[in-house]
Amino acid sequence: MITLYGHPISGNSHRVANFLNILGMEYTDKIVDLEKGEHKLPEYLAKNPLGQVPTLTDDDVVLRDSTAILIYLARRYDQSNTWFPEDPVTQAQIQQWLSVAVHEVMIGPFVLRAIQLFGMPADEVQAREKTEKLFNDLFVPHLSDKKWLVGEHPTIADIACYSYIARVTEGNFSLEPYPAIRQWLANVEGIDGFKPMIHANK
Ligand SMILES: N[C@@H](CCC(=O)N[C@@H](CS)C(=O)NCC(=O)O)C(=O)O
Repeated sequence: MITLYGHPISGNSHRVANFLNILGMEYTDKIVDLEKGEHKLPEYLAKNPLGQVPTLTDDDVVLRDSTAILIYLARRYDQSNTWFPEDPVTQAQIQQWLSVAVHEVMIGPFVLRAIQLFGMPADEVQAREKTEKLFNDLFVPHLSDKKWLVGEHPTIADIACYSYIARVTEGNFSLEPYPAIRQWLANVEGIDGFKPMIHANK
């Protein structure tokens, strides 16, 4: 039995919830109350010593880190073998985007949103510049003639990068000047089983 420990406004949690839905998996959704500090209680730390969401348990398997969980779910449950195919070049290309999802997306779009929603103490001008650079140097040129980040099918690269880029608008960053990115977000939203990420209340 699969249980996802997450939080509705966490993009890291959304990556996993979205992919579980797309795969059509049955799972139990457990909300970890971050405001009450449930993620720092011993019971939760026993599953995830970093005290972060998401964590996924699948019977005896306990996994932290959203992109690691995406890899696990794809390799274990994707019968189509398209979300993280075995081919080495495709896997490496997907990994390039998973790295972007956990670094460049976090220091740009994630930080902009966290400043607005949670008052994260961070340099907003710098986070805006990093977001613009990420979009202009990588996403826009890449997506100019492609529907998906890797190959001809959606992969876990798209799932990993989607959540915080879709909600960068909650960080007072407009996606209007980026039609290629908006089209790619719409492509992801059109995947069967796609689960929207809630819009956080400001
Ligand atoms: N690399 C981790 C990052 C997880 C993460 O930072 N989660 C945030 C919520 S989006 C969290 O739990 N923050 C609480 C904390 O670090 O104390 C992943 O991809 O899952």
